[in-house]
This record gives sequence, C-alpha cells and structure tokens, in this order.
Amino acid sequence: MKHTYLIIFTLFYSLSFMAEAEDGSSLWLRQSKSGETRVYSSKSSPTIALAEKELKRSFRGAPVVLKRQKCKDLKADGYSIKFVDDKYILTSTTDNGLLYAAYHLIRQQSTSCSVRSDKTIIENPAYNLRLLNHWDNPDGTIERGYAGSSLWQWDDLPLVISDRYEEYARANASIGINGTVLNNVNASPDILSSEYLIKVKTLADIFRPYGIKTYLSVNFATPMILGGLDTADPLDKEVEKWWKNKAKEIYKLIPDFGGFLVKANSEGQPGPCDFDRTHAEGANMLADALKPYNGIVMWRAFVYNPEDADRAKQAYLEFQPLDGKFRDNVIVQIKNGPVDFQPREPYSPLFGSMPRSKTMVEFQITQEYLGFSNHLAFLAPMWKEFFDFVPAESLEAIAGVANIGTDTNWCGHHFAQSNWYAFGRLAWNPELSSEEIAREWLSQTFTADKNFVDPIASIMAESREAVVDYMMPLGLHHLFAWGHHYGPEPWCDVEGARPDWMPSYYHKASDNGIGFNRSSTGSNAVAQYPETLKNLYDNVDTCPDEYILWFHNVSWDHKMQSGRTLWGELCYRYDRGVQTTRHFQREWDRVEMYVDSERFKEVQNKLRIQTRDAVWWKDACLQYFGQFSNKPIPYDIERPVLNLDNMMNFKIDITNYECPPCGYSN
Ligand code: GCW
Repeated sequence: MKHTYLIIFTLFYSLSFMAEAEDGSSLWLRQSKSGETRVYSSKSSPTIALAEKELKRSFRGAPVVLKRQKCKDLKADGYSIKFVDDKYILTSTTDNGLLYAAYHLIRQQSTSCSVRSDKTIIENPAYNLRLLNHWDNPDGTIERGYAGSSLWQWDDLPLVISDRYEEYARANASIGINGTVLNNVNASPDILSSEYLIKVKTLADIFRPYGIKTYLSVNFATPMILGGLDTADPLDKEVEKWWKNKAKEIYKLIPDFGGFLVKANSEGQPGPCDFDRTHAEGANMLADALKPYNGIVMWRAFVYNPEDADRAKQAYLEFQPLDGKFRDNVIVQIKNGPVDFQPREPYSPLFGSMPRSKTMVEFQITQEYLGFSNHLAFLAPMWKEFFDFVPAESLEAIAGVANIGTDTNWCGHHFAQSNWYAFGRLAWNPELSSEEIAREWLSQTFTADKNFVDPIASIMAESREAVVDYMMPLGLHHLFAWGHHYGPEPWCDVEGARPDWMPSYYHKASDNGIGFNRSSTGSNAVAQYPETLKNLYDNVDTCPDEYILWFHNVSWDHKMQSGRTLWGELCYRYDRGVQTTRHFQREWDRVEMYVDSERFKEVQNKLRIQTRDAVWWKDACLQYFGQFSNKPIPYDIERPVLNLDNMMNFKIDITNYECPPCGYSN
C-alpha cells in the first residue's frame, strides 16, 4: 500500500515537473521556485522588498537577515555575506547591493556551491556603470537583432505593460546589470518627443526597483528635426537652450534618468563635425545640459570615413588629439577592437591613449559577425582576451550591445543566453574566468550534473575559437557578404559601394599573398600601439599567428610557427573549425538524457545549421583564396562539398537561413 502511494506520488510529482515549460523563457532563473526560508530586514523599500521576495521564492536554508548599513569594505552596490549564529547576514550600503546579495545566495545554491563557511564573502563591482545597449528602433525592428522584434511595445505603451518588462529587469539585476540604453544608436529623433518620453518613463518606473537606470540614444540633429531650429551647432545658444529644456523635461518625468548615448558623424549620423565643431564640443554641450541632474554622456568613438586612412587607424586619429578636452561627465565609448566586432581583432589602441579622459568599452553581445543566433559562440573568452590587454581598472564603465528580443527564449539560441549572462558577470567582475561563468550558467540553465556540465562547458570554451577558425582565422577579417554579415563572400565586389565595406579592402589577396599590411612598411597602424606591442606586431616573424594577416600581407609560402606554409596553415585552421563543430554535435547528442526534449532538439538543430555554415565558410574561403595561392588543399583535409561557382552566385535568404547551394542540406 505504502508503495502504491509512493509510486503515485512520484508519478504525480514527475508529471507536474514535466509539465513545467522548458522553453528557455525562464533563462538562468528557472530553478527558483522552491524557497522556504525566512527573511528579516531592518529597513524597507521597493528594492528590499524584491530581495525578500526573491529569497522567499528561491532560497532554501537558514534564515536571512538583510542589513543596510555603511561598511568600509563596501563600495556602492557592493555587499557582504556572512554566516553567523545559524543565519545569513547580507550587508550593503545600498538597497541595490542587498538585492545583488540575495541573487548571489540563490546563485550559489543553484550551482551547488556551499554557502556555509566561516569566510565572509565580500563583493564589490568593478564598474559603477554596467550597461546594456539596445539597438532597438521605434518601429519594433532591431538593428542586428536575431531574436525576434523589440521587447519595447512602443505602440502599446504607456497603457499596456508587457510582463516581459519586469522579467527583463529581474534577469538583469540577477547578474548585476544596472543600466539600459533603450534605443538604437542610429537614433530616431522621435525618442525625445513628449509622446515617447511618457513611454520611456513607464519603463523606467518598472526598472527602478531592480536598480536599473534608463538611458537614451540621441540623434544629434534632434533640435532641428524635432525642435524646428535651423541648426544643431553645439555652440549655438538656441541649440544649447533646446537641450537644456529637453533635459529639464526628461528629469521631471524620470528623476534618476541616466543620460545620453551618442553616435555622431559616423555611418551617416549627424554630429558636431557637420558644423565644423569637434566631437568634444558636441559631447560637452550635451554634458552641460545633463550636469545639473548628474546625468552623463557616453560618446561613441566608432568613426571611419572611406576617404581617410586605414579604417583601423581612424578612431585613434580622430579622438586621441581630443584627450583632456571632455567634461568629467562624458565617457568616450570605444568598441573593443579598432574595426568592428569581428570574430577576432586586436584591442583598439585608443584604450590607454586618452589618459586624461574617461573611457569605456563597448562589447557586442549580439552575434552580428559570429553567426547571428544560429551559431553557438560563447563570448566570454573573447572579452577576457580584451582584458588581457586593457587593464579593467583603466576603464570607467562597460557596455554590451544586447542580443535580446521577443523570442520565447529571449536570445534566439538557448546558448546565446550565456552571452547576456557572461556580460553581466564580467561587468561585475572581469577577473572571473570564462570557465567559471560557463559552469555557473549551465548549472542554473540546465542542470548542475557534472556529466552534463563538464563536456558542455568544454564545448563552450572552444566555441569562439571555432568560429574564428571556420570564418576568419589568422587575423583575417570582414570577409562577410554584402548586405548582411552572416555568410562568406570574400569575392564580394559591389559597384559604387564604399571600398571599406568590401572584403577585398581587408584581405588583399593576390598571387603574392594575403593580408592587410598595417606594419611600418604599410599603413603603420602598429605605431598606435605601445612600444613593446608595436615591435611585436610589426615584425612578421614575431607577430602572433592570430593577428598575422591583420598586420601583414604574407606570402603563401611563408613559414608559420607550426612549420606549415601560410596556405597550409589556413587550410588547417578552416578545417579545424569544421571538425570542432562536428565535435559539438556529438557532444550535445551524448548529453540528451540531461536535457528536456524541447531545448535539446532546438540546440541540436542549431548545431546542424552551424556545422553546415562552417563547411560553407571553409569551402568558400579556401576555394576562393586557392585561386590566388595556386595550391591544392592538402590531402589530409576534408574535401570541399560545395562548388565555388555555385556559391559565388548564391544569395542566402537570411530570413530563413536557406541552405547554401549544391543540394547540400541539413
Ligand atoms: O557594425 C556596424 C553595424 C551597424 C551599427 C554600427 C555601429 C548601429 O553593422 O549596424 O549600427 O556598427 O556600431 O554604430
């Protein structure tokens, strides 16, 4: 009898468990449903109430005490966790810090880490500003968005509020993100209209208790387009006044508004240079308007012009001379690399070159150049690589271009969630290792079972390098198809198009060799780096393999560090990329028993697409470059399955990722 009850109970329990939707919509917070703890707090506020709610909902174990008080070891938003007298004592100077401490405790529980120890945990964020940048447009589209449309339902706001707004804020808070720029840097002036500001206020009110401040990207010509002025000259009195009034209007609605992000004089966006003013003059005018309210300006350094020098040199040439000229509430926001979010770039030499200005890094979480939301590419290793060169403490803040949309699983690919997660965790603590982050994320998102976490953390660790291998190894960059940045088109040649948007501008393949000569005999971009690196990169024999074709035009027969010729090495790397993705498929299939079937199948499908694309990249690039090297693909390497002529005539429909030609299908 007892047995029968047990069986029925077990059956019921497993059925109710199976009925739980495992569609990725709960992100890494999916385990948090089984709390049973008591929580005490000396103070109350909406944020503290959230901390209590989260702990009650998710934490199992001894009672928790939340204490808001000053403590000399804690910076803003920092917190400590102690276990004394059978209680967890969470302390922070701020309410936000207490919320972060609550998430810390819950995270430790779901990653099976022991939280009981005599050691006091002290956590302080590396940066006070840890921001997402959304490239979302008012019409609901997202520039470089691969996970559905914009979360922000502008037409429905402020009356209709989607549940996702709060879920979004909660997910961000759980990983320490404390600011969001809602709209695209290619900014519509409408965002500053009174009609939109009410909508923005509604979102800001939802985000506030989660410790998230709201920011907007602004179009520099807004005073003309929206305000009817005949200039946007930053030194014009009327223009200054317009921005001051606008700031007043914004802060009346949103008293803790964060500030503006600006893309100026770049890719057709208006800016101060249209009026013969400098970037500093433009940024400072906006900074002055925001200053009375403690607002900031993040001014992007992403500038390049087809008529000017080597594109990789331009941000430095334009911004470095402005060092020391920016107000103290301006931060110059610089992409991690000197060109544009390629699978691998050396770091941008602008970092470290503006010691008298505040600078911040912009990473791209959305995979514009790493297979959209089709390829598994865990980006923590790429961001860690940046921090190998740029000391984290030299930066003022950190931003990541979001990969979030209306898709059920938020990011298009279940594993793309790990990049949102990793960005937040690294923004809090750049010292965390990629592996730690991957393990944390996997344990919370799938299962903490070692038999699952070990192999899958290992494929995550390899995944970014795999993309580099099958797309653009050895420092190659920008070999992407015209019109989108998904598939390979090293041959691309669009009449009348900007030369610096063409792959040949970057690979410079000829019978003599391949690569961009940025050494002292070429564009001399190397000279923008500190002396030791400059010397290292300048010499083809010392330049690391991963950057060799970034800095040098190298002959096909050049002897590489491996002993292979350049051509041999190129073939080997492309092939290694393909073999690694095949390995990912095998490893994923092996862990089927640990994953719910819906997510298992979805990831399995994405891995098929990724492998297919890896083959497409390898076959396209090797056969195309083979026409210049005049050498065969070494015989120990997988033979091409796709034919170059067909590939050159083929245009992928990136709305449904149709297969490359030759009847090769997944
Ligand atoms: O890489 C380019 C993208 C543009 C983007 C731009 C930028 C928002 O292709 O889509 O525009 O960078 O960062 O401003």
